[in-house]
Amino acid sequence: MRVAILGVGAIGSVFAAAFAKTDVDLILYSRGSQSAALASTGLILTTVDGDVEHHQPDRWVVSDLEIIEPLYSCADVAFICGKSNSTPALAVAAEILLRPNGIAISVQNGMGHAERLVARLGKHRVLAGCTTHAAMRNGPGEAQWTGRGAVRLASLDESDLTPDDRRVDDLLNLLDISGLNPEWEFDCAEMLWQKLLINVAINPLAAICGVRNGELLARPDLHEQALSAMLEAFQVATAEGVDMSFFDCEPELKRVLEATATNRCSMLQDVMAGRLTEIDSLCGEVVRRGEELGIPTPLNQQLLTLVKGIEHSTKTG
Ligand code: KPL
Repeated sequence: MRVAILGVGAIGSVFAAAFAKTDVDLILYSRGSQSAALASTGLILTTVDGDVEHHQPDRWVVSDLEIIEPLYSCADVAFICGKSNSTPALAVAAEILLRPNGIAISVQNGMGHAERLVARLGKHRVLAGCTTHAAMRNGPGEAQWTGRGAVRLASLDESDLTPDDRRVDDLLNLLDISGLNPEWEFDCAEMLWQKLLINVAINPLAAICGVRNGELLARPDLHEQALSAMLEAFQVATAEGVDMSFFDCEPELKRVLEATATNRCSMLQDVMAGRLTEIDSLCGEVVRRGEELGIPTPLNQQLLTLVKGIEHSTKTG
């Protein structure tokens, strides 16, 4: 099997290192100093158990933004791991890299990524996904896996891409032997909303306050705000008709905060690096959907405004 990882940031590095230990061929699609490091010195990953793994650059082929022709139509699977705002560009790259029956899976934060992939590849070649593994990038070619979670996958509505299909079965097998803990879900909307709820609770507050995830558990004032943002989003999900009856916000939030306590969430990492954040696909999505349904979401609106303010001040100095 040949697997492409599109967007090799923190989570993409965890996937790359996990797959590097199997017998699959790997293509890493990345840019700038990260791409240069992966191609020249490889990847150093500190695992959740504190082991330091060095994956040599000859373990994969690195493609910079311009994909060379020998890589066209050669991948069986493409994992889209980049930031929310890179999905349109990564969907184009996936279309170039994948074989005609190759499958693309977004494990990004936020909503709407699978639909963007479908627009290019068709429903029969796309799975929805998300991940609760936590990771941080320490610099080009260096990352830390800070919290063990799962990779959750689901079929899109009315798609026949299920574990009965050999390609999906192989993929689940690969995630399993790589130690990435795959979980097959039967309700795509419920799965994506559950992850969105976790992200709107943790990411904006941790980014604004500059704290690691564990602080949102240790500090009652922050914990209360995190839970309130999550409950607001829960109302919107329920109003959309998503069955959230099996999702208990408070214990779920606690579980993820404990599992990722030492992590700086992705939004805090973005703010610290002066990058645009994923706030539009997180709180922005909750606010937009809430407005459509007449559900007020004042806390998500406030978090959206504050993170936008931080992005703006980083840009303007
Ligand atoms: O998804 C994450 C992120 O940082 O974006 C969590 C699970 C909250 C880990 O920090």
